[in-house]
Amino acid sequence: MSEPAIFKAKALIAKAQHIVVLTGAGVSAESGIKTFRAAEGLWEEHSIEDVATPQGFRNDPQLVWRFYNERRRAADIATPNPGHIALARLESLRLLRQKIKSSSAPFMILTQNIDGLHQQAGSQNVLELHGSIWLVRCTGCESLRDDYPIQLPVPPRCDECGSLLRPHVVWFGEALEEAVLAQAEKATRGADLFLVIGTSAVVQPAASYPFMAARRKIPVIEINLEKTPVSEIATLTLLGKSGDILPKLL
Ligand code: BV8
Ligand code: ZN
Repeated sequence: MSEPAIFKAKALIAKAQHIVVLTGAGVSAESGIKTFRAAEGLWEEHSIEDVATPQGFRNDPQLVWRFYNERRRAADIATPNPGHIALARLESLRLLRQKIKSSSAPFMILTQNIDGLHQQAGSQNVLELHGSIWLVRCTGCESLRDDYPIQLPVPPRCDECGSLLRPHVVWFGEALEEAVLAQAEKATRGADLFLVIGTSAVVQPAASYPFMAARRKIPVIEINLEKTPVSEIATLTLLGKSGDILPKLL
């Protein structure tokens, strides 16, 4: 990734008043969390249909919980990497700089990740598009708790009503929460700079926000190890590790 590109990105960031960032599994890769589509990716060991769809859960809740217990353990030992920390620092600098409390936030992260590492790094304005691995929901009474042990019994049952518990994440074929969709769209409409970091940009509707930003003619900066569909519409694509590039952008 060239130095001029870094300078151009820094200039765009310096000018922006409302930055929205879409992140994917790539920002957590340097924290030791497996991505989905890389060689040793998560989906290699399991088929999406079996472990990340409602029918997969109906067919074999034990298999699904072994998969999510494995990811809870990985997320529990993971710590934020320099990429997460740079994003949290950028937000805090913007919050300091923001004089009047304007309607739209100066900085917002839309994350596809469920590991909670952005929040752990200190990011305050984080919208979890696909839920959280730390939240567990009852399929019967809808109770929602985050105080279960890292490894849940397989399969776990609700101690209030005895129904099966499930991870509070959005599986394929499930709709994202209406409120989440509305907030993500509002943020994208109010942005004057859109960053896309560590995502293969194939999963919808998350991948639609950078394109919505590009249609509004605002600059889109992509940071990734490889080109993605977003690269076609990005103002700048910085190729490299987010943990290396993001600290340079501060
Ligand atoms: C919906 C939560 C409608 C769970 C996830 C056909 C059949 C069925 C469905 C569909 C279909 N066609 C389209 C769909 C819709 C489907 C979809 O988009 N499918 C894709 C596969 C085509 N979408 C849905 O089903 C969504 N819901 O459409 O509902 C509806 C409407 C009304 C009523 C009912 C239904 C729900 C999608 C959410 C699925 N849940 N996660 C969990 O995590 O366990 S998706 C999951 O995969 C992640 O959340 C994330 O979104 C996605 C993974 O993508 P990435 O994060 O991008 O990760 P990936 O590994 O792919 O890429 C990593 C990138 O980082 C790479 O580019 C790599 O180069 C880069 N990288 C790696 N290391 C680094 C790096 N970059 C920088 N630095 C590094 N160090
Ligand atoms: Zn219950």
